[in-house]
Amino acid sequence: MTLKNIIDILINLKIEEIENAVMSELDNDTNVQDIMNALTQGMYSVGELYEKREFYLSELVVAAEMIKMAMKILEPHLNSVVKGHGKKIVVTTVRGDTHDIGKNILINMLKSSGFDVIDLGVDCPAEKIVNAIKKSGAMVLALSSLLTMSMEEISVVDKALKDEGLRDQVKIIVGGAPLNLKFAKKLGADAYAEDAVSGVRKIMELFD
Ligand code: B12
Repeated sequence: MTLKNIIDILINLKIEEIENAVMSELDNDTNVQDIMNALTQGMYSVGELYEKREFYLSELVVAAEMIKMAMKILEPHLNSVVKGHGKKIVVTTVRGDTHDIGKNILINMLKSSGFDVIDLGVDCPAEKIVNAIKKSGAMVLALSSLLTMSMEEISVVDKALKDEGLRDQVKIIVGGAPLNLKFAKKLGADAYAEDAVSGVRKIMELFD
């Protein structure tokens, strides 16, 4: 079984094969990060097929389910990659948006880099984010937004943190297909990353 198989299984929506494929990669001592990269690659291809109208929403849902099944198997293997340093980070998809594949990939990479991740899920209102920052004392907030329609929610979160006097103690990093650095800054974020790998690197810089 090679990582290309994982990508093929995903693109061909062979849902009954994905768990065994991931497990056999783990049995072969394949790096967990490499398996996640293959899943990301596969999902990007699925996204392209959707944009070319070769896939429909129902197929996206199947692919998303396959990623979840794979992540569930990988999850227990993540924390062993780097010893936890306990730096806390709140991660969520903004209100109005239920896309979570990219967010979950980022979370898994953060966990495997030793971060203590507080995952608020999807479609998360600003108030819930403010409460989580207050309660956890997290110094970094990572927001995912895949919809043009939900991007403005980043500035709502920025304002909510300012209103509570918390904005100076927390850095905001954002990511998701419709964003770029210029737009992210305009919406009040401190940083932007185009993928999870550079996201983890930038988050480390934000903590420094
Ligand atoms: C899969 C998918 C779905 C799945 C989501 C399943 C799930 N559990 O997430 C389903 C089918 C449910 C779905 C629903 C919808 N979707 Co959709 N979806 C996609 C699709 C094809 C792929 C997204 C994805 O998972 N990519 C793979 C992951 C790995 O990539 P990623 O999310 O970009 O994340 C990476 C980076 O962006 C980054 N990243 C992401 N977040 C963050 C956060 C931080 C802090 C950092 C540092 C980095 C980071 O790191 C990730 C890994 O490297 C995209 C098209 C595309 N090409 O992106 C459309 C897309 C995002 N969807 C779209 C739309 C319109 C919808 C719907 C409105 C469709 C509908 N008519 O109902 C609904 C919206 C529901 C809602 N309210 O949220 C549009 C958005 C257009 C826009 N600009 O607003 C897109 C672009 C498709 C299109 N071209 O029309 N969708």
